[in-house]
Amino acid sequence: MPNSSDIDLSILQNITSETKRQWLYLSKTDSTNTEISRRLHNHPPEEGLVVIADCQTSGRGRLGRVWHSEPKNGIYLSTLFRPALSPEKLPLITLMAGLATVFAVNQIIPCPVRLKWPNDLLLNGKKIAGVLCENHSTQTPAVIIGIGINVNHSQFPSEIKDIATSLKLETGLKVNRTSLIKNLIMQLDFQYNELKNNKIKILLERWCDNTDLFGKTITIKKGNQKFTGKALRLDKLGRLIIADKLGNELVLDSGEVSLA
Ligand code: BT5
Repeated sequence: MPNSSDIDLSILQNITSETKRQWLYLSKTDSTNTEISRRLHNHPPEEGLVVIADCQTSGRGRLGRVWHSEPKNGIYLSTLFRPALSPEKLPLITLMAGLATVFAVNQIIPCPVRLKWPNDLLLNGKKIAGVLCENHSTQTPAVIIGIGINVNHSQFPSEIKDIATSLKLETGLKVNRTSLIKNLIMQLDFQYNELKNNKIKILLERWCDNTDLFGKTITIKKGNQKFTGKALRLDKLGRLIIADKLGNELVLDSGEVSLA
């Protein structure tokens, strides 16, 4: 491990947990999600593989979007889960991972990070982290959870500088990435266990307690379609329910939310 990184694998390997984990630290990769998907094709890894990179050259968001991955200042982490969940419940994994990330970050900084459905974390209204879940199931289920967190960035490229922020920019504190990754892994363990134990209702209640979305008028872009309405609640599969101006309820399973 290069000395210049504050990611200390020896601390992470000592996290006590029921999950048997394999750790892979890379100083550079294209994308930690892609790194795991390659392994799924070659030597399928067990649940619990965690890949962390100090730098991503092709960090990805949803729908092929770019995830700006500044070397050494962010957390770029992917992990493999093999959940025994029916396909319609798989979107709950994104919500579970976002919730785990909120709790992990909020243990470290003084001002609360909030969730934006389905996969964003916001701090003071700007994006601080994102979750990318990719389902690679063939015979055995395999979901790659990728989490990107802006930690010690001092600036962002012009195309995202108005919408993105970092923990350091918002709090003035330099955060140790090993401590934050440790929190994140422990939270992922805990929330994933809740999901496996079918505590979906509690998980969704916790998610709803950590968002500012409900009661607001929002617009959701989904492909070429746009829906505007008041955000009401999540249903039991984690889909967002909004009411349009006539009071009709619409159920959305994905999309890009913005305040109307
Ligand atoms: C996401 O996508 O928010 C999911 C991001 C997941 C990144 C992690 S890093 C580890 C793992 N390996 C990967 O390759 N990916 C995962 P989405 O909701 O589609 O948001 C993407 C949009 O967020 C972009 O189009 C930009 O507008 C904005 N964006 C890009 N980089 C950002 C950053 N660092 N911080 C805040 N916003 C960003």
